[in-house]
Amino acid sequence: MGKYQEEKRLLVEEAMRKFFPSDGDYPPIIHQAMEYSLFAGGKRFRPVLTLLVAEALGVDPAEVLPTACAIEYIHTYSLIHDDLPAIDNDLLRRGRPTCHIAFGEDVAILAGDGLFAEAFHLITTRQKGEPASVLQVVRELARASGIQGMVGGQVADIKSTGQEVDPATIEFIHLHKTGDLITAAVRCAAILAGASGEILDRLTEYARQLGLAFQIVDDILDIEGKTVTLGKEARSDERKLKVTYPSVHGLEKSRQLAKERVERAKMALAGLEIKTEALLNLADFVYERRA
Ligand code: GRG
Repeated sequence: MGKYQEEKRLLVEEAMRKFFPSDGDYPPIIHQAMEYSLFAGGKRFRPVLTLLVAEALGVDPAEVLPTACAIEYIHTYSLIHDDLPAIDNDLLRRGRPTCHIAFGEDVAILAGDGLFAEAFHLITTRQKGEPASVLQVVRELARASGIQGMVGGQVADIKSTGQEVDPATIEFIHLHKTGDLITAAVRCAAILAGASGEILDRLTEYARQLGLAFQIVDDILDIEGKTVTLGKEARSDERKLKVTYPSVHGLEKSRQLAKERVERAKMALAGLEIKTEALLNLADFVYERRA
């Protein structure tokens, strides 16, 4: 992670500690399970992106922290549910036993549900801004998480497992399963900063390309990465017969497609009169990351 990202990651960690409901609350096990998964590490890529977009638009990143943290809650919920025996049946996440291994499947399902609900509670109680903008943020996140977004992409993923799929199907899966929450992370910051028109459209295109590149690189790392670095089991896509960019296009072409998407993300920002440096660096990070 570069200097801009590390600085923002620390802001996110601190804010999540501040916002997260106390583990002294009853019943303790659900608070412990949510906290276990939320504070297990993780790059905080999505909330960092939210903070960087706010800053690029001249807004103090601290202003968008409730929304940024809520997005990390939604992301963590999706990881907990994705790891469940009924879906991916994974044992390791963020370098620790998955939530259902540590707390049982019943509590893990509810920890995911709890984080999803808590995300909207956090935004609607703490996010300052024009009421219409905050409402639009809630709408963006509901859409990005639901059947037109992450859940839709996830179902297409599950139902494609073990099948031969065409390039359009794998692109659909990646754009929705992973890309939509990343796009929402950018759009929510832009909406709270009052962006509209061309700036909002170009940031949306930046995010769309970035989200797709992020998942292609995730597929490549599953093959090339090591369990200890990834914090999750390497080479698990092949074992689970998952459809991935390398399974559809091969490894070399997938690298090239990820690079192309990163370049398109950067091009989407060309000539915009906002501070783009950190966003361009982040795009390079997506291609170069090793975890
Ligand atoms: C309602 C059952 C149910 C499911 C909700 C589970 C789900 C929908 C969607 C899953 C989406 C998913 C897990 C996509 C994978 C995205 C991805 C690349 C995850 C890894 O993200 P990183 O690398 O992880 O940012 P860290 O740990 O760094 O946060």
